[in-house]
Amino acid sequence: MFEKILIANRGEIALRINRACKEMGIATVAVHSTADADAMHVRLADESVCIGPPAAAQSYLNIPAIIAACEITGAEAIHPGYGFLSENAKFADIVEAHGLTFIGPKADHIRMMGDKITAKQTVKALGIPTVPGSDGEVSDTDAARLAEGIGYPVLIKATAGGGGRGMKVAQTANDLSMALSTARHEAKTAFGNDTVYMEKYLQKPRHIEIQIMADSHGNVIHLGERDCSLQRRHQKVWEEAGSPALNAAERDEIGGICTKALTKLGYLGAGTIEFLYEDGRFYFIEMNTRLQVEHPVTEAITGIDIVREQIRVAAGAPLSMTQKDVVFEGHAIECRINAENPFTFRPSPGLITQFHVPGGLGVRFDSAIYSGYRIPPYYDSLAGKLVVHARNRNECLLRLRRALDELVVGGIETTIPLFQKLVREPDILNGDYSIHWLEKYLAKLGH
Ligand code: MV4
Repeated sequence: MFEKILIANRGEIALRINRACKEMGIATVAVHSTADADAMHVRLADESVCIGPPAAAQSYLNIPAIIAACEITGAEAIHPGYGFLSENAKFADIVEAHGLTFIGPKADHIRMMGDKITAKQTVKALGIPTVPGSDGEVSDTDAARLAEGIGYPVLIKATAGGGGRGMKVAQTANDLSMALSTARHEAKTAFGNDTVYMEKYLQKPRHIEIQIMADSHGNVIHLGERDCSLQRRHQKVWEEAGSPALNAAERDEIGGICTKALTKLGYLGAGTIEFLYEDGRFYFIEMNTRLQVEHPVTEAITGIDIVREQIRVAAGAPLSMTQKDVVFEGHAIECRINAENPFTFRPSPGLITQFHVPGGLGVRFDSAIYSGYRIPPYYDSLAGKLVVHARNRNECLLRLRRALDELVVGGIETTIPLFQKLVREPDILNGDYSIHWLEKYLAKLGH
């Protein structure tokens, strides 16, 4: 096992990774920007190295500085967390070229899933259901004929995209050329690549994703699903496990399809296969080759420490459990407590003047903030994740209400008041929502 790991991240996820390392007897190195000198992730690690100025491009994305920090401290492996360098295949290659271990999948698999056309063709060949559409790239000349074959409405997506950028719907043949040129232009501007593909547009799906873990001995398991349909502008707001829409047979079936596919692929580490789910069917959209923000809801219902398993398999150890050992117990919900206006989502960095964390059975709060801490304006606005677990969904919702009532984050605006309202909405209580529910709800409130 590793003796020392460098954590190439900040905020709550750096604390989360530090905790797994400490429980495994592994020493930790934090890296930080000058803006994060007094951040909690720096205080809790055994050692720390300043890697640059506040802008992420010069610090948390500064590959030479991070490699140098490993060399100075003698860290043998790097955990990238999520965001920043976590899905950067070139970074994974550089880490390995320096004789260090990247705690994540193989660089080739990161690269493959980063290109959405390649990802879709790959997983389709491995037996994962995909959205009907073009088989690969779409040219302007065959777009209209393709769309007639698929049936309107169709969706144009950028192969370099993901997270909703460079995506345009064509409701009818009249919209097609405009959707194509707008999608291409957005993709070229955002990613420097105007390659697009076409899919049938699903009108009212849910977003359901499957958590996978794989080791280097050919063992692949799934840890069930998370329902992440409640999003705003492609930012997840509330995630739950299991999905209110799935039964155990559906979970076993899609989980089995995913584990079989990733076994054939020779995948390593944690991965998430994202689906749209409509009328009882799953349609692959993307695969994420990283630890995800919402992993704690899966940990709650399985009792499995996903970060510990990531570290074990990166070191060449087998997974601690087989599929038979994975038992789903109860229900879990995560609320993302962001430093933002709860209804406009305008960022609200600044000084935390009051802070009280809820407790009790089934309550977890992952956060790096503290009373007297000043949230810097340079990074994302996630201030904490409230994760509640109970024996069933109804009890989980009641416990969530109770925990939200205990939680105090003063001095800045947060999304807490939004969640106070959501836990009282009939559609939410009934689990009756699609990927469009939250945006429609906010529009009705006048935001
Ligand atoms: C879709 C879709 C409908 N039909 N694909 C958005 C982000 C990217 N990961 C895929 N996305 C979508 N792909 C087809 N064929 C609707 C979305 C989508 C969406 C998906 C998941 C969660 C929230 C969403 C919000 C708007 C659109």
